[in-house]
Amino acid sequence: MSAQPFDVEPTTLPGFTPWPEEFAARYRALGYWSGVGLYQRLAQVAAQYPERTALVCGERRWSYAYFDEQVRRFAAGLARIGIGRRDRVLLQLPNLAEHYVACHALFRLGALPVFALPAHRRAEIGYFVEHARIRACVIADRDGGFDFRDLMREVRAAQPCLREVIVVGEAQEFTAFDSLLDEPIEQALPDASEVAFLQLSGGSTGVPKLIPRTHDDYFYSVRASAEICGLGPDCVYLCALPAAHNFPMSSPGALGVFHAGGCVVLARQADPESCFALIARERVTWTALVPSLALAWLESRALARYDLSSLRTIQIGGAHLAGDIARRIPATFGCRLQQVFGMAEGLVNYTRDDDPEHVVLSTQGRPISAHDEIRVVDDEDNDVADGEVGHLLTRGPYTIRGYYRADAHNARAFTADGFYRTGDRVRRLASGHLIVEGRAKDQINRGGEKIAAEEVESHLLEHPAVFDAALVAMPDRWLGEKSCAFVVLRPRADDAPPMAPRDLQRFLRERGIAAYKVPDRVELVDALPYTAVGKADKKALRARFASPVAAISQSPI
Ligand code: OOB
Repeated sequence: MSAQPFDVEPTTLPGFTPWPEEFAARYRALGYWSGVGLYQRLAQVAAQYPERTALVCGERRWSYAYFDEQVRRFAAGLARIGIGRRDRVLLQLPNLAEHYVACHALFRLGALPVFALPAHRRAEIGYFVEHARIRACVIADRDGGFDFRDLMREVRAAQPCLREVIVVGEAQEFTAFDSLLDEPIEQALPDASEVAFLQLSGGSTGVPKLIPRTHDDYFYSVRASAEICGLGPDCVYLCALPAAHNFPMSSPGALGVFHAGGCVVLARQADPESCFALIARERVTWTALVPSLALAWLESRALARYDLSSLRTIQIGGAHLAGDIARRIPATFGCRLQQVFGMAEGLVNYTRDDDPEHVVLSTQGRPISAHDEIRVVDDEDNDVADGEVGHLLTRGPYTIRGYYRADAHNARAFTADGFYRTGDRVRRLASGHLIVEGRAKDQINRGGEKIAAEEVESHLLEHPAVFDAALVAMPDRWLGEKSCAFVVLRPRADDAPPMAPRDLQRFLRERGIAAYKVPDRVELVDALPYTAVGKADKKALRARFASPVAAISQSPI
């Protein structure tokens, strides 16, 4: 029997897999894990550069002193309504300054933001609320024609653990964000070894996975990224991707810019015209894009109308970057290209400013840290030689050792000695640079947005007329990949109405999944091909797109 009384707090968040002590001690001894928390760093920078501009959001222009004050006010308000250490709070905000206020206030309190994307709907949000026992959500009233308060009403009706809904804008029956901007109070900061937040995984299984990142590990990756990218107080960063995504948050992203004392300019929309106007107005020096967005910018007719000469670097990551697009970026924008290959689970690779041009154009960079351990292995986990394609495994000072509350999945997603199986297929060059050749995980990368095939298939199988379903990637000029569901219907009774592909798409939308997960195309087929081990043969299904004449009987929907 345990000698400890019941109410002793566990030393770490239940459901979090810590690094083994020998690794933690090593990362501390190296100075990687500095003991500085994510809010603490903002406070330091605010003390150093109180007058500098930290954030530009629409017509709002906040100094570091003002930003920090907003954070301390909101933290006081959250504490007043009972949010405290280790409580989970879901953030689902568009690119608004309040996103950074809310997450830093939670970092200050030791409460954990859970970063949802604006595209998520009832199915995803309901699952996160239930799985992470979320106590409060911070949302915008409306965005892009969608009312997030309606979504919260539905979620709250099903999830009694969700007690507070905090709304930026018109709160209606909920709590207004501004009403929580109390007088700042003294608050004890959490220990930097604690979990700071839960980030979402792209996933490849039936339900999304949550990624626990600690203050120590995340701040190390932010600091080291800012250094690799040479960020200083003069940098002006345009956040065009969703602010909650790991790439614009920490690679080096907004947190890297705040660490360096620079300025983050928030773009509400990522379209070329809005972003070009902001780049010209704010003299933006840095931005991060996914390849599909870079292509849209390159092809935009607005290009000639704006002065983009302040741009120093465009980072591209999140999905495969075709060689011709890579070449057009420096040529068109007159700035540097940096390739970024990262994952919310940890490992981030960058091409460096002093890499030869062909390396920048044709590789996805090399790891941040000398202590990022990289293995490239065959199907039996044997290491392959440099230059050969294999599965990428990694562990290191900022790569997680397990997903949050996912023991069964963790046993498959990590090796016994703690390497994360990324699901990516790569080649490593002798220089340490990695080239992403493809992936083994059952995922569609739709313009950088990750879709777990099994998640969508299980929704499809909930339809009474569906007998079998397989979701695969199909090539797309703009997004790189789109999704196609091959569906086998059950035999239909004579009097039943015929089922059309669009009925299934509507069915998925009504189940409340994010729009980007709804298959772009649905193909009704008599049977799916199967492999010898009894799984749907997705390779064979994907091959149907290889030749334009071979496969598609039906025009796109
Ligand atoms: C980033 O993070 P996630 O968690 O949305 O997605 C990670 C996955 C990787 O495992 C890989 O499959 C793919 O996205 N990916 C790339 C890539 N960068 C990411 N595939 C090919 N080329 C690349 N450059 O996407 C992310 C996180 C931090 C920084 C940058 C991207």
